[in-house]
Amino acid sequence: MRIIYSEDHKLRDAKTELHGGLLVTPFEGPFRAEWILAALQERGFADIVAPKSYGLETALKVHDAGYLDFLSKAWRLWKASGAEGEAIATSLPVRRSTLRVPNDIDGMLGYYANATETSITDGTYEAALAAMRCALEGADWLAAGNRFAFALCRPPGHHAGIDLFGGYCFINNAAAAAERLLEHGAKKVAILDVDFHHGNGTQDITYQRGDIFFASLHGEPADAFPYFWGYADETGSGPGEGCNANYPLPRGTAWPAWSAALADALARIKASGAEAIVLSLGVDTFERDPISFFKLTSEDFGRMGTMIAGAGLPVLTCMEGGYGVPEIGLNVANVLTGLES
Ligand code: OKP
Ligand code: ZN
Repeated sequence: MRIIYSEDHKLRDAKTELHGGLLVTPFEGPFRAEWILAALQERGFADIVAPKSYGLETALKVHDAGYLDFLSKAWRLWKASGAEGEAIATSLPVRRSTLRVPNDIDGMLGYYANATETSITDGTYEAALAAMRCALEGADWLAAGNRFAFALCRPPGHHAGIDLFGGYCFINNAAAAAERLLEHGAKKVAILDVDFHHGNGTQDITYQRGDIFFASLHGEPADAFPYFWGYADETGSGPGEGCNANYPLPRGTAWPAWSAALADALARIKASGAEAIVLSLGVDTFERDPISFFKLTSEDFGRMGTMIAGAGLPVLTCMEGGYGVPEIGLNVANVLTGLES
């Protein structure tokens, strides 16, 4: 399997995340990609390439132009405003508020945020672009006739919506990859999101579209971030009606119930006529993940890969979450080995 990795992920090295009322070292840091890359090399994956310098053409089909412009200049405006720390949104539009884009950077941050734990820093936009490029390179690899690729995207992307950042995400790598596969001539593609957290950004982008089937397995929203998306009755709208499948699962979910949901999601994907799967892979479903509540074991990640490959479709895996424990590398390697088995 081809691995696509960019050193530029290191350009995002935020120092602060708003967590538990404190500004702590972010759960999502450069160590994650380094640990995962090391584990893949140890497993024998040797075809590791850097992505080409793709522009914004594909991103502009899944994100709002004003939003991408905001991401490109947010840090500069924040510094120019005299702020001392990292850029964190504090005032967000909510029920009964207006939805006009403020001129002031503090207001602009809130307008474009869907959560406030995530700071924007010097280099965040550049790292997010690099992650997107890994995903696009992976899509091109599949379009060239290959069955598997792994885009080691960092920062992750599945919480990034049409014009929203948050949940450690800025540009939706998986959605950009799906769009790229459509550019290459696919009529329908699926995004399968197995990260512990609901892929609310991906759902936002695909909700009204009939050409991307989106399925997500995640902690039930009443108990887990992102809280306001991910219920089973969110099924898509307009041309996308019936193209969105959410599998909210309770605290403590382990392989038997989790894999039953995966089997259903894969059957729905096959029935949708999708020609390829973009896999949003979070390994934060692991039993010892620090911020999640599922109970998958390292062996289960191998089974997951095997099951997904059983759908018989090309699979582009894009890295999403998975935190804190050294096993994140092992668990990713197990998924990729399972896919190829
Ligand atoms: C990103 B991905 C910690 C709460 C967590 C954000 C979680 C983002 C997860 N105080 N809030 O889906 O793994
Ligand atoms: Zn997650």
